[in-house]
Amino acid sequence: MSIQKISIIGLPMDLGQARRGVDMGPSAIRCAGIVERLERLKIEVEDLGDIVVGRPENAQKSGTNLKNLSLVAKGNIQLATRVDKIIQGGSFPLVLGGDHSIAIGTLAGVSKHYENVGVIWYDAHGDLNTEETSPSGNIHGMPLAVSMGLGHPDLVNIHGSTSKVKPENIVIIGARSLDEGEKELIREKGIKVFTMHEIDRMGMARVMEECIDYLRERTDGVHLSLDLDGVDPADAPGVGTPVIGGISYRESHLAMEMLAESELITSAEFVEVNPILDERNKTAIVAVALMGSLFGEKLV
Ligand code: 5AB
Ligand code: MN
Ligand code: MN
Ligand code: MN
Repeated sequence: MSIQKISIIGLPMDLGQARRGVDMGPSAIRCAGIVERLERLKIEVEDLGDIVVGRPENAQKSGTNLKNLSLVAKGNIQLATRVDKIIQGGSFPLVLGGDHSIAIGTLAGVSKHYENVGVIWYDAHGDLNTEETSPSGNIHGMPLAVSMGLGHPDLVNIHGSTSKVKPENIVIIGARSLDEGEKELIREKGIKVFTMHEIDRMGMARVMEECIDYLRERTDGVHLSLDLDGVDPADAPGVGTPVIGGISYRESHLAMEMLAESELITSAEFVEVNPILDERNKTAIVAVALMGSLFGEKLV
């Protein structure tokens, strides 16, 4: 089914990691023209603005090594409710980050509406750490694990206590920096991963064909969680955790066009744009171009 209406919601949160600036992501993406770009596609677009996020000095001590746990949880609780409502109202939720910890809230809201929600995790990282395996205590390295029901109860139990996503419904694309604990979890749960090795070897077109076939078979909705650090830092320099050897802009473009053709995607988020680390808003411009392709922009 083609998309009739898109509802944009921002969560300008930088508390899931240590580098300041990623809270300006939603603003940078709006400056890069997201609303106008999508309106040109003859889709109804509403911009619901941003959720208000607490400041770090107000964070309660959590008794864990998870940074800003209470505030990250609070922002995500609000986001889950908003995303849930957007889908209830028949619209497509397009969430702007913020660091990747916001995927916890997006997926909590989205998963209410599906028996078997699929997830495409487009990222240099797996974001599969738990409190035990995390080398940093940064919650932006944990959202995929949390969404599978693994992690701190204050995060796992947001918007319903069941696990939100089944491991067999996840496809990770672009991975090139996985921690040991994350690799173990991938093996243990049998999570499908197309690392940069597979992208080099098979080419992006075949990777996406396999990804789409795999998810079409087993899911009733698919969420795209796109971390801009999945894209190579040459094309998307404005990210807090860049990793060289990434997916090119052209390959990313193709991936989004193939997802548009598949009509599989039912929700999406674009995260980790950090304007302070960027070059003339390049990364937000890339994000908006990819969104254009995802929602069906054609060259001719
Ligand atoms: B991102 C690392 N695995 O857990 C960790 O940008 C990096 O959302 C996480 O993908 C990167 O701290 C999180 C070393
Ligand atoms: Mn990420
Ligand atoms: Mn990442
Ligand atoms: Mn990052």
